[in-house]
Amino acid sequence: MTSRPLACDIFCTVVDNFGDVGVAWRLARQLAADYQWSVRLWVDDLATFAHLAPGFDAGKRWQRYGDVVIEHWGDALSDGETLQIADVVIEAFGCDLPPVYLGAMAERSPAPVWINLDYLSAEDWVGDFHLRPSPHPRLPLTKWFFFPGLGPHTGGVLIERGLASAREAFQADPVARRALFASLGIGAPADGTLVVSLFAYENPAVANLLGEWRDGAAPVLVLVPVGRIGPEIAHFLGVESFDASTRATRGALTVQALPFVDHPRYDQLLWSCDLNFVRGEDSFVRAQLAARPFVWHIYPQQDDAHLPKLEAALALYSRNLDAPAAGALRSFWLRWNGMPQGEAGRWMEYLQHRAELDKCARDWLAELEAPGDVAANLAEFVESRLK
Ligand code: TRH
Repeated sequence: MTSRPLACDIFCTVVDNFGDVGVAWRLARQLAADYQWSVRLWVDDLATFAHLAPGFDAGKRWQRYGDVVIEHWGDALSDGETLQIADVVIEAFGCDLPPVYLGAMAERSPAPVWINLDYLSAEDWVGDFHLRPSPHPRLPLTKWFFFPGLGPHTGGVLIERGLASAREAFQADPVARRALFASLGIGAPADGTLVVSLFAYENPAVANLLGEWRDGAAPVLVLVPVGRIGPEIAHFLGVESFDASTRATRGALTVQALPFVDHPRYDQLLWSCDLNFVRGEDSFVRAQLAARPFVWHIYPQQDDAHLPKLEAALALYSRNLDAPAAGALRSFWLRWNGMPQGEAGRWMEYLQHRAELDKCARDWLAELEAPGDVAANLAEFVESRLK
């Protein structure tokens, strides 16, 4: 191996929302910070990326942001300009590499280690496919499929060094929590308030849930990052629109809109809440790392292809719960994901198992960490290929 830092190019296309670029950005930062790799992140939609990176200038083709170089993946990569090919090339989520870059990879000696970073799944097959090679049909290159996952023999999830101690320190420090809320323009919630963060896609189930909280005995504060679920919340509240300044109280329920914050502050928000509603992939993982109970709104796919993924995650996550608590959790998640549950899966049922579900969230961390984390597993694999 060379003594210079490894150079790594990560390519990412923004399909929709923030998940793909969120994962790519998190991985880029971790490889730079924890492994001192020299990382360049190529993104085709810098305006979306800018939501995750305060102060980032989406108009610039190239810029250094923190430890990472961010480059616009645009025309320049199709007109044959001279390209620096990195030691490690990661395509995020099957985005096809630019042909000119791929051609230059084939001419590089030694060939770069070429990885496809796939979507995370808790399904059993992931362990069988993780780190399988796929030789290119024409070029002397091999692509390796790297699968993040929740179970053994997978690539694990992204966990930055020092994350657990930062979270533990934050969760033990009420002043830090108050400071976060103050920075978000929220006063400290009164003692006994259930504090919930709610990040979700459009979801018809939200009105019922908000109604249960409104009519309940205990105060509930729901913090909602502005976004796709906003119109349904506005409709429930009977207000015209839901923007970052919305705050409304109905019965025992207070709903407060939040601005979109950067990754570190979003983590702190998850660490601060008693229950987190998350979606997609990256926030789903961060909620698990918060050691707090959570509800997953899975990214809906055609032909309900997402349902086996949801069931697989539920089965793994709840396997140490007793049957009534596991059943309440499953019904609650399924109802939230649009599957009729009759009278099951309501808040009152979930609440009865709250202590077990809180414990489950804490205990789950050890299982989540068991396969090792994505960046460590990736760095180890790359080293083994470069020897
Ligand atoms: O945004 P998502 O729904 O992303 C996706 C995409 O839809 C993608 O195409 C799909 O493949 C994938 O899900 C499964 O949800 P996700 O993955 O949680 O990404 C949100 C990102 O936004 C994540 O990195 C956390 C971040 N975030 C913040 O940084 N600040 C915030 O305030 C919030 C609410 C989120």
